[in-house]
Amino acid sequence: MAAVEVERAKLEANFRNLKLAGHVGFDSLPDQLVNKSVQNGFIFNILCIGETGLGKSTLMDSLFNTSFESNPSPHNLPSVKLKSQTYELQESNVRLKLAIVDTVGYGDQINKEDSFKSVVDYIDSQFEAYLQEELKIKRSLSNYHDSRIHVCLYFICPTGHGLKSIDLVCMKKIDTKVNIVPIIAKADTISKTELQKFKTKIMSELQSNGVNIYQFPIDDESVLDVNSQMNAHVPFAVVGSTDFVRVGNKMMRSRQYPWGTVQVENESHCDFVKLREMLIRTNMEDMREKTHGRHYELYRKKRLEQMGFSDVDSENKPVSFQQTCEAKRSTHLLELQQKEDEMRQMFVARVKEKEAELKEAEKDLHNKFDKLKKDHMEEKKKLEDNRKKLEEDILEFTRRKTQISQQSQHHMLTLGKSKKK
Ligand SMILES: Nc1nc2c(ncn2[C@@H]2O[C@H](COP(=O)(O)OP(=O)(O)OP(=O)(O)O)[C@@H](O)[C@H]2O)c(=O)[nH]1
Ligand SMILES: [Mg+2]
Repeated sequence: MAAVEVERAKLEANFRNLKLAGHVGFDSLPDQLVNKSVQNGFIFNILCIGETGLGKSTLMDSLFNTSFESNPSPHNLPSVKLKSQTYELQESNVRLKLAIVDTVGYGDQINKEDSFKSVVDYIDSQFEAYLQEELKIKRSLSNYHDSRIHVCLYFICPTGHGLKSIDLVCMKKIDTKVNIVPIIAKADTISKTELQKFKTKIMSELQSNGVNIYQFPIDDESVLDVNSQMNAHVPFAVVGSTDFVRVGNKMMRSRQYPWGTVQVENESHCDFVKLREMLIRTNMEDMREKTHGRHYELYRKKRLEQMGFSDVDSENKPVSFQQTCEAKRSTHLLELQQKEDEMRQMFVARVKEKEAELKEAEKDLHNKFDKLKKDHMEEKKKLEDNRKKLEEDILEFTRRKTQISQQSQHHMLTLGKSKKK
């Protein structure tokens, strides 16, 4: 902050102060700005985090004095879902596009460890959508429907005991992403003395766990007093109602009990009016500004760094966007070249491997062929030998047969001669 002021003083030292001789007209600049803003209308996005049935919808109806017509959520959802609904409201000539984002099923799961994840993802994806629009060549930010969350109303259960771990974990996870305004829901269920102790306990638990909640700004003198007073009342203990009871000649939002009536807008009954004043009448613009200038800026910075962009190089010298792009392009090309080389080498190695495999297979085939040939020759030779032997046997047989038949003829002749004698 001090460095910024030094810079501004340096700049101002270079300016010459001149007096105008008459009315020029640029004193209408604030009016021009107001007219333009009124013409464009405003966007405000509220995220309500709180357990099922904690009075989120009733409070929204009470805050904007209307009926948003919501349905009660079931208690048996397997995970937390975020549901966004957008409304167009008008007060005098000011149009407000209001989005109410609800955590459906929050706190209903047996394992609540991951309850914050859907919330974080939702907030981040709205930032991401805005960043993507901003990074487009042809941007249309002027008519872009900004869905970034401007405030998170965190509904605390009126237990009187302090925060639950789900509250601390969730608030810690989102405290750099969104303006958190913690509120004690259904504050009519807790007694006056208990409430004060409960508030102190909540604040000390938030502090000891390092949870940064939204502080109503005290840098603008016009709101310094009211905001610093209100900062001391946080967390606001609120009551909501959709019922009206006649008080005097006015119908007031109230909750009726056998022992009495709680008036939502009665400051001695609850902090509802304080919340409405701070949230809507005094600090709505500051929350919109902080969302863009602080939370979104942080998200943008992280994302651009993830993408490899930086304002300075490794030697802390400033680098332009173009230089970063060129450097990224050349490293990308280098990486591509390396990948291509690696692939080529891999391909050559694979081809060599396959060639060796094929050669081995060819050699095997040759060996097999030679063996088969040899076996075949041996078999052929054996057969030839057998054939020769057989032929010899046949010859021998014929020879013996002839010999025997000759011998028997001779014997017959000899027998005939001796008979004639
Ligand atoms: N005692 C008390 N009851 C309230 C208060 N606000 C709402 N309720 C009651 O709580 C019940 C649930 O209120 P909803 O406004 O529907 O709560 P919710 O958080 O929107 O509920 P889901 O959207 O279903 O998670 C209703 O019966 C309301 O009348 C309150 O300030 N005090
Ligand atoms: Mg609801």
